[in-house]
Amino acid sequence: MTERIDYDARIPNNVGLADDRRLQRALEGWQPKFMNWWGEMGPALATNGVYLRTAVAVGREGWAHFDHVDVPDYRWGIFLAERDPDRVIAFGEHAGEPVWQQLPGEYRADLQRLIVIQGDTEPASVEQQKLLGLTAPSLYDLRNLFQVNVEEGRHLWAMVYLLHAYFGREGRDEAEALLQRNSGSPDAPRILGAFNEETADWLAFFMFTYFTDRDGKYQLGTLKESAFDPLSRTCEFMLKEEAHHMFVGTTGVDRVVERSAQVIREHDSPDIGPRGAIPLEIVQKYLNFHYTVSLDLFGGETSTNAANYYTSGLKGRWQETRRTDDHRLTEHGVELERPAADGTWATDEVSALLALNLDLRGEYVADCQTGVNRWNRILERAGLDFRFRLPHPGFNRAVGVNAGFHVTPDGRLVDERTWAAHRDRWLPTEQDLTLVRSLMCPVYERGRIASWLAPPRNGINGRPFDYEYVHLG
Ligand code: BYC
Repeated sequence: MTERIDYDARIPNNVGLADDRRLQRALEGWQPKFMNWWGEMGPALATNGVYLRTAVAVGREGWAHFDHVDVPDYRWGIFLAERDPDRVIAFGEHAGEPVWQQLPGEYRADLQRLIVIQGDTEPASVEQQKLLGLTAPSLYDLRNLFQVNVEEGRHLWAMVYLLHAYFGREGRDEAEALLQRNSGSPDAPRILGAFNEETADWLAFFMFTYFTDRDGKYQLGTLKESAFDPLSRTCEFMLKEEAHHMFVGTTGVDRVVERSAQVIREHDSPDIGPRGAIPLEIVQKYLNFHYTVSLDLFGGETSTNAANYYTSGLKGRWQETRRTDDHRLTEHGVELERPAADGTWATDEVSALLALNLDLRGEYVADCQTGVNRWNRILERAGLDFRFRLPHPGFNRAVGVNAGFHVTPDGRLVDERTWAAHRDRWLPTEQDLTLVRSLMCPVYERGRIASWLAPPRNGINGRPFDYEYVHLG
């Protein structure tokens, strides 16, 4: 049976908040601070109603409802996937034992750290995307931006619920700190690097929702395996919402590529900036940037943190239950390629347990490749020779074995001077950013779209593209 969400409560939830006065008071204390943060750091464009999806149930069927909503009135709330009473721990030293409904004292600090890092990314992305509404290429895209933003806001709620419900005073302090750190702030930045980068234009937004939200998918996928059942159930429900964010990225880049290819063909020239479209080389440079900062989000290739999380049952592998090994990994080894001091690549054999971040990154990279293949098929159908490529995982890295080395997109180790001489061919330059930004003129008329983007194949929830997804003014 599908568990309903109590929408009559001040904080919609399916965690029985009405019966837990202490928790309810704590969350009601945090709510106005969240609303202040949203007002200050959330979307800059004022609207009079956005056609949004709101979660109304957590079961497999019919979980969402669509309607025009005033964004601040969005039903922020706490929704956990349904509990499986038979669920057992799938990995690590507690494998086979029932999952935990209460926080085990010995893992308190580690779980708090994981929840805080996850929670920190959610408001960060809203902050990064604050100004994008001012330059939306269509009402359809504007609506998608707001949908992503409100759901990231709700994902923050999801983590704050866990902090308030299970981590006492310290959890409440951490929940406040999630609203005090800000993306790009020199004094109190967000925890992970990619969340302090600007998302200054819509190509960056599509790349972010393709590459960085996809890290979210994989990290949430590993936390969904957690032995701490409230965390697992929270992440399982977040993953449902996350799928739309990646859809926005995938189809967003599709539509950029489709439009660029069309303009290249029309004018028989790759120099399409002056014709109001984005040159494919610039799309590739954006891809290089967003992919590599997202690779940094996986942490070091070898990590004792990750090994300890796994052994303790806190964070599993992607699709842990579908793996056919012993789910303990104490005997297994994997190969790790790393730059050697003499300018060549060396291969080390490392313990599979230590290399769990690398394992997850491998799943992620394979998934990213499917997007590249898809965008290349668009080019192929258009009869163009240009092809996109994922750069080598050592390229442009600040975290892990490649940090401090200079690796070209095709995987050659080079000296600093060579790297600097070619950098502008591989990563967006000021000139590239200026060109893209010059194309970002808002288009708010129903059914119209900016020059640099193809319209979507389908609208939202069966509505046509020219539907009034957002009421402005
Ligand atoms: N930036 O042992 P290591 C999402 C630190 S995205 C800065 O290799 P570990 C979303 C690390 O903290 C998903 N610092 O790392 C997407 C550690 O510090 P301490 C977010 C970094 O712990 C779009 C030290 O370096 N969720 O949901 O194995 C929109 C040694 O690190 C970075 C999660 O990440 C970095 N990139 O792995 C909205 C899940 N990388 O302890 C939302 C929770 C590493 O020595 N987090 N460091 O002080 C984790 O599972 C892990 O903490 C990490 C790092 C994967 C992040």
